[in-house]
Amino acid sequence: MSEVPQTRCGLVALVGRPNVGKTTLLNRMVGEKLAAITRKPHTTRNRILGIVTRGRDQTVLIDTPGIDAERSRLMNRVLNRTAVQALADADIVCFIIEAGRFEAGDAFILEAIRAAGRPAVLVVNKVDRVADKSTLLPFLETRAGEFDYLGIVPLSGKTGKNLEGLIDELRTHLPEGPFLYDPEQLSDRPERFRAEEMIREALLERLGQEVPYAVAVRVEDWEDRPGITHIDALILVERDSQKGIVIGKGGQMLKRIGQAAREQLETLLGRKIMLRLTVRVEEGWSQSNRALRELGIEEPR
Ligand SMILES: Nc1nc2c(ncn2[C@@H]2O[C@H](COP(=O)(O)OP(=O)(O)OP(=O)(O)O)[C@@H](O)[C@H]2O)c(=O)[nH]1
Ligand SMILES: [Mg+2]
Repeated sequence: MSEVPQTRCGLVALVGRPNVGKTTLLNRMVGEKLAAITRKPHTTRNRILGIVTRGRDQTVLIDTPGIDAERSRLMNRVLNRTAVQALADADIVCFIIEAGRFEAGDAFILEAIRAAGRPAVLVVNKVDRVADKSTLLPFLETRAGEFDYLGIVPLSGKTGKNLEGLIDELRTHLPEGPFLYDPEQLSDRPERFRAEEMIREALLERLGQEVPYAVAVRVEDWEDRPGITHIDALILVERDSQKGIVIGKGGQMLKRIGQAAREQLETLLGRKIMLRLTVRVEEGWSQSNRALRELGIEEPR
């Protein structure tokens, strides 16, 4: 008698310093844009699930905010807590660093992994940026000496090089068990969330260094009509001066942000979008626990 083949399913937390490329990897592995990616640190503010189902294996990826040793801002502390919680809940930790760099911030995260006692795969991302590939091997050897990783996978989330290698590596370590999600499902986040992410991405890419921290986006109204979806979204900032920057001279900046976000959304959702953006000042929202909770940045407890 032949045995019934077992399914495997596990939670894999993507953790790392801000800006190392966690969300890029999430989007690439899932094959759809689930969340915002920008050149600026602290882009991700939530725990976002991406589901990769291949045959009898389901890898549930958990994207997390970059862990930052600098904890003076309330929002940083909240983001760190979200990430460390996801790390502790995971079956496997996927620790992401940048090729050729291992900083104090990376060592800080490695200590958190050690403390949580979770098994980890090390991902050495952005190998496309390494001009002299012969420097990579000694770098990988040093990393291998620091922790007993399940595996070490150099890759590029940008070019997609060795992405399949990572998916295969993670699959071999999944625990046996039933699927947690429908095999067709790609994320736990509704379309509304993805709309907010695309608007925030368009904003962050076009703003200077200081404003990003102070910006949040909330979809206020969503109406599917025949042939077109109407979306009203609110952009929250902390000061009048920031409102001025977001709106721009004669409303030009806001118009460009709206256009970029709308184009992305139309591709993503496969339908026509009418997007209306409103900017509102809400002083000190990023320093308020209540506001962070209301915006979904802090998980309700
Ligand atoms: N050259 C290169 N750039 C990459 C690669 N992967 C990601 N990036 C870039 O790195 C920047 C940060 O990428 P994200 O995916 O937003 O990084 P993150 O780790 O999710 O950042 P936070 O959410 O802020 O913690 C973006 O500009 C990406 O385009 C890569 O393999 N090579
Ligand atoms: Mg991210």
